[in-house]
Amino acid sequence: MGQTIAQKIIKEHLLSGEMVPGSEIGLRIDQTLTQDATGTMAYLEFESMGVPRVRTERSVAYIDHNTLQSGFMNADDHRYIQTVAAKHGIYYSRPGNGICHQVHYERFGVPGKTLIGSDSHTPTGGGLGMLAMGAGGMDVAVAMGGGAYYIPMPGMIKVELKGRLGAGVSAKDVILDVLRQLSVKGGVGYIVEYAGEGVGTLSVPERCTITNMGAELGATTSIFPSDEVTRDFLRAQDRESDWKPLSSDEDAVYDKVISVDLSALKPLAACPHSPDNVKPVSDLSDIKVDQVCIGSCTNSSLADMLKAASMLRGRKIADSVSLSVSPGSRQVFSMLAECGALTDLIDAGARVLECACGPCIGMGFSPSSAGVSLRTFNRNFLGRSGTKDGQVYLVSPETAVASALTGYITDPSTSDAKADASVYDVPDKFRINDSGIIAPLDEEAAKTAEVIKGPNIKSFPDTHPLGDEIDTEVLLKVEDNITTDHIMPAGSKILPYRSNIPHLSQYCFEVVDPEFPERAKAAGSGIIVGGQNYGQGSSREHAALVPLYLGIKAVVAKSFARIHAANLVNAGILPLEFENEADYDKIGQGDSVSMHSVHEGLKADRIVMTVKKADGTSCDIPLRMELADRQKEMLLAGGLLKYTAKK
Ligand code: MIC
Ligand code: SF4
Repeated sequence: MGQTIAQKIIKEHLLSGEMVPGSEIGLRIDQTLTQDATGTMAYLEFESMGVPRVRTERSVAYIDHNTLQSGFMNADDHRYIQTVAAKHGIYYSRPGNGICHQVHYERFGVPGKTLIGSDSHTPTGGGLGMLAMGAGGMDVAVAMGGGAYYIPMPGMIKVELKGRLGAGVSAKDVILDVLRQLSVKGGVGYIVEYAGEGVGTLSVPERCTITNMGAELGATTSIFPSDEVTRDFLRAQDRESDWKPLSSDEDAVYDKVISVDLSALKPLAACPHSPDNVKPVSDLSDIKVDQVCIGSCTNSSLADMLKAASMLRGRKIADSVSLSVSPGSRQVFSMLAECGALTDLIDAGARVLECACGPCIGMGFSPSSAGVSLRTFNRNFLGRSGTKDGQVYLVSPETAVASALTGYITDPSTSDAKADASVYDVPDKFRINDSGIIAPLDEEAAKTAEVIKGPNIKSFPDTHPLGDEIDTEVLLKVEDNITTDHIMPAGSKILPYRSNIPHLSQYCFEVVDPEFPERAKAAGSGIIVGGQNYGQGSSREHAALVPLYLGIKAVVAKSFARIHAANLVNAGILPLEFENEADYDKIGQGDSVSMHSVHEGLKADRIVMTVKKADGTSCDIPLRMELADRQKEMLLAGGLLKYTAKK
């Protein structure tokens, strides 16, 4: 039977397990990346393993999330990451050098290799033909130490691309259309592979926009073939020798096939507050816009920026609009400067921000009260912008610019401002200057090098072996599609404390229920009840570590997002699913719950939870778990670190 591209890469990297969808496989990991908001934890975890040098082919530590350096906290974290990277064989990308995913595909990504990153948008590398996956920091630490990365073997979805994009329509509209078709949980348990005649019409940066936002489908990853377009891109990055061709077999089998007709596609927008709430831009033309942001790891390539600049050339943005532009990398930024496009952006009224995540993670540029913000980003979850009632729409750079000019949501195909098609193809040669990347010390020098930890860096919360009896209460009940941004918000106030779990714990579930942390502390222990797709979005393991710190023993949900479920187990928290979804309605916040013979239940993949109401009534609710044997052992040992130490 023929194989898909992803199956070929998996086969080549398979260390354990069988390639049967749903069963656990262990993969050899060639490359890792971290960013600073998850990196400090990942490196503390790596250090605790006592491995002197990383055992991957390439590991890179990026600083891109916390670049405000308001106070000593971020700077402490950065110094720690820089020194720990130098000592252990990891490349360090300095603050200002760019957003991890953009820089990684420009300078390090290699078709056919495996990459895991402590950031959910790591699948961006799939645009180059990598098998690139988001993971928790602990999993990245283990991979740096040479350990396997474990996932349930994914099923395969094919997206057949037909035709060619018309004027004013772009890669962002392609992925928004896929989100419209599949929803934010449609990709859970699958790898999304792009195929068809349309593939060859998309450049690598366009492909990376699509694979980046595959994270919003909940997919394990997304991937494109590696073809002549890939080769041209790598040649222009002076890395042609990294190229190899990759394609699926003619008779490869997919579990599901959908198609997108590029020629028929119209500009789309994801409306508040979910990336799959997709509508045609032309239906939204009455909406007044307060703010427009161009950038983020989804849409900050040179092509995206040149498109925006060419539309803005000689024009001025509407008086009522504030426009930010964040180039994705120093390479993009310097090339914008060199060709004069930067001047077009500045003259039109844009505020040019640093090459970093910036507004995407609420680091400044929060919209006004109930303000409408059009962003070329990938997530519009409630409150993520830093303004709880902010109305965030996700759009293409063309739609963003057309709207910045009129002050209303505007379909770019109706705008006088046209992106100049001649300027935005991949150039023959990118400007290469890797001065923002610092190579690690050699092995000899590394032996005596010091790792510097400032006072913001607190140790990892203690994990506990899973007890045989759980007698506790429901501390919180939440709805479907709860994101890790709900569980552990980010933003400029909180992000500087990513290496300080006790401090972070005050903000746990802040947008849902600000009383939760106090209630949890007073109770000493508890469980959380969730709906479908619990824990979607960011890979931040803080969404497991903080609940651990607050005494959460188990999360009972209708279903889980992949990375978060793994993070819970890594932290020693039991993820349980309702056997009958309707039982969700039988359980309420404040109910007492008990589970007996948990260890037996673990073996049988089934636990019965007794729920007692305040009025004295009670009922039994059967729960199931989808855990590999390795994960069960991990829970009994008290999480991944203790399990690894024991091994
Ligand atoms: C995000 O986009 O939510 C982040 C911030 O990049 C996260 C990682 C984090 O929370 O540090 C992600 O996507 O994993
Ligand atoms: Fe940064 Fe936003 Fe991309 Fe996350 S989604 S890595 S915050 S740019």
